[in-house]
Amino acid sequence: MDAITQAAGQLAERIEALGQVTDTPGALTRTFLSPANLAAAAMVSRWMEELGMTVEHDAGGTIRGILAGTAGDLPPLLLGSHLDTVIDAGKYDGALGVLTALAALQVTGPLPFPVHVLGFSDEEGVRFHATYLGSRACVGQLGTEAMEIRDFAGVSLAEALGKEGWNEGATRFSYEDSACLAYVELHIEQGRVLEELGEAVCGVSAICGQSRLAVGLIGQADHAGTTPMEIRRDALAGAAACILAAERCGRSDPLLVATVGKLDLRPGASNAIPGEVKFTLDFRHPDDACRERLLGELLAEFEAIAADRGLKLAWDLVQANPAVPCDPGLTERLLDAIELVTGGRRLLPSGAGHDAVMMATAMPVAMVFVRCRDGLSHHPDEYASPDDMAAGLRVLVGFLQDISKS
Ligand code: HGY
Ligand code: MN
Ligand code: MN
Repeated sequence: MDAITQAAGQLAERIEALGQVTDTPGALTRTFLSPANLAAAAMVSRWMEELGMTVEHDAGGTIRGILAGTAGDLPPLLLGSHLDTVIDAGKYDGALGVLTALAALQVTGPLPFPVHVLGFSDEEGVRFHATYLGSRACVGQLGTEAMEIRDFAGVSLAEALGKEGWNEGATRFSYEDSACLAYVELHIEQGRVLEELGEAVCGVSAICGQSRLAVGLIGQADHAGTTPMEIRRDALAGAAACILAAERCGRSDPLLVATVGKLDLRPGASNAIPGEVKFTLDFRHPDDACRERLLGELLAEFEAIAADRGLKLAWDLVQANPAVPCDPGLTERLLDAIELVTGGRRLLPSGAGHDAVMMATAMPVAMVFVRCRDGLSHHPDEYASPDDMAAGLRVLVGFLQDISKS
């Protein structure tokens, strides 16, 4: 059995093993700094050590394995992805990128340049709704305002990190001022284009920009049985009007997506009119100016809905990230490797966000997508076939061997 086939078999086994590490038995959930998040980091650390890597833990929960280079002091190449998941997740989103990087190094062995494989602690932003916390920490982007972000239980990021030892003396990965070759991330496509095209792997042209907001509506809680409809200030009915406005806005531009993924209300009794609602808004478009213009229009509509219903509206822009182009030169080298494996040179934009967005603030980035069944992701039925995972591995191995020559 050749080295790649063997490594591909082990990769499939490790995806299954890591997919069992969860905070919620019966479903896959690993959120920022949760016990399962830390256990997943420990499991991957052991696999990194088996490869002869030096393993380090960042105080923000991210791990990295370093495989020393063979040719003196060349700048490192970074590979990896995230180890956290959404709620009731699939087992490939994030994990496939980290584990394929390890599998590729198992095949290539040490390269002329050092390779850092990163397993980021939080890319999804489930706990704080602010995304990329792991990679942001690694490029010095967790400023004081980020530290004040609070999760739905009211715990600040500073408190959560402090509990994990995030302090002046702690190990902190900091790539913002270090000259790295690049950051290259392999990830499932999380879309259905590759499946429709019948292709297993492709390159990525750019990653969509996104805005993440926390929206609040305050009305008046009251008795469901004795309060006439015309005098109510029902915060949930107002939120429903806003959510349908967001859907209409999303449908107004073929490249726009608008999603309300989380909603909480108070008091939450079946016989009490909701007096307070909080919901999230995830708003994305490949063109930053369009995204900002359309978001402004939607927020103006929220204001009008609130005014019409006698509700108080408040919203907070939790995070906004611009669209990020992938490095053309690196992407060409990846396409060369893809062509050798699949015969194609397909490039797709990414509607999903990735840690490459934050790493791009410090170095050139490039991405590889692997086909996933029905394009399904952020769902327990997310699936990439062993053959497609092996194709992604062959591309990464070919790419590493190619750039090792120059
Ligand atoms: O939300 C996203 O785009 C990514 O899966 N975190
Ligand atoms: Mn992901
Ligand atoms: Mn995801």
